[in-house]
Amino acid sequence: MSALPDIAQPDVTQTEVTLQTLRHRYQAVRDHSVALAAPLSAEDMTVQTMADVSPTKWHLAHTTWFFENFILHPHAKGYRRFNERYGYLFNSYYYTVGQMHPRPQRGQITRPGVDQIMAYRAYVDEHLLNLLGERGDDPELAQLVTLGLHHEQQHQELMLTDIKHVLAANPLCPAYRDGSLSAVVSMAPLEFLPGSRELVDIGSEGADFCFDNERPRHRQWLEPHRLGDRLITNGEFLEFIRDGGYRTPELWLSDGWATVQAQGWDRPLYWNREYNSEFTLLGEQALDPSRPVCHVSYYEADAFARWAGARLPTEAEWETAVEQAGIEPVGQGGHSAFHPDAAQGSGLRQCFGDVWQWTSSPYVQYPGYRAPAGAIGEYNGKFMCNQMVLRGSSCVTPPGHARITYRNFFYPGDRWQFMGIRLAKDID
Ligand code: AVJ
Ligand code: FE
Repeated sequence: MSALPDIAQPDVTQTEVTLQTLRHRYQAVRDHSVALAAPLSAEDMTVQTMADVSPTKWHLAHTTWFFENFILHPHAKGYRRFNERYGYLFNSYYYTVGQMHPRPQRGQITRPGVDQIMAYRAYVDEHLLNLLGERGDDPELAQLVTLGLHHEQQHQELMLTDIKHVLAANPLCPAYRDGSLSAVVSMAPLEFLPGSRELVDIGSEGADFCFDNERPRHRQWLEPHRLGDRLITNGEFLEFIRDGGYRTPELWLSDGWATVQAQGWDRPLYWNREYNSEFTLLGEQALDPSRPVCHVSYYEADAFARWAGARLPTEAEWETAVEQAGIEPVGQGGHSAFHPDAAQGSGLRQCFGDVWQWTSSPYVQYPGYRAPAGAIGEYNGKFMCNQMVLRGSSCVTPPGHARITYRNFFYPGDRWQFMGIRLAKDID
């Protein structure tokens, strides 16, 4: 992203600094979404390959609707919506706001086209930047815009995971963009680092931005345990496959075994039948045994852990280890873009920027959690049932979007996100 304005200028007041920074951040985040869509044609941006996948142009419009509906409509005097009927098309799941087009049918919408959606973006950007110019010192407004920007960043990650699914469904295996992966490196064997038996605090203090589901900070009890120092590799996952992992019911949770049977799973989502290549955003690439295994469900992660004589970490174990190691959260920046990298060095590593890591923690509210009032209360809270928490960030998480306390969540059978495995063990 482009550089932030120089905030050290002595003649700039604190209010002006905040306002300028926010306008600048708004522009940078909005531009980044458009840049991510740049390699794609209008046809690429229209297709939906499964209910969970949204067309790129839907993401571009929905994030715009979020600003229009939650900020411009209630806060900009006399604001007129770009199109009254877009709310129905681009509302995702906010029933407080109104009805919406069914998610599985987002790929059937050819109009508005990409050009009209770009005009929608420009219209909302102009009004939002004007509003920030007039009222940017209003803390409530600044908070809402900040939420809108983090929301758009979540959709930037979804744009990449969704287009990967779309391109992978094409027998021509088109690449999202050109590039090649660096050569295979030799790997240090997996080691388990000690984690202590103690009372810890996890969750956000709330001074900097976080989503509501990261609060409040609260205590959790850790039993003696050990945590894998790096992610599980393709090579290690291949051993599980060759050992009959997908054909051994004792290794699986009941729901997992049922899913394996129903879906006919015998390998991670984007591997070929011969287990020697995988589809990536750079097109088909040789399967690198040293890179982290990616695109596995919770069920597969859990079965692998059982096969390995281990288990998945809890989110409290993960967060405590990362905090105690003083590891800086990063998004995709600093890593080879759009595909996870092999581990280098030693110690606790690959916590951020490669793949999200399944934890054994159910996505439920922290003690003392309260969903915010109104439609924004539907953002995270109502999903706190039947999903699992993933920690870290991935190679497609936008730069600046990662946090130690970040709680991502997906259903245990989902595997189209960049999801992988870190192991833990009990000490007895
Ligand atoms: C946290 C990634 C599960 O995909 O619905 C986007 C992110 N929330 N818009 C999702 C989100 C609102 C969310 N996940
Ligand atoms: Fe959304």
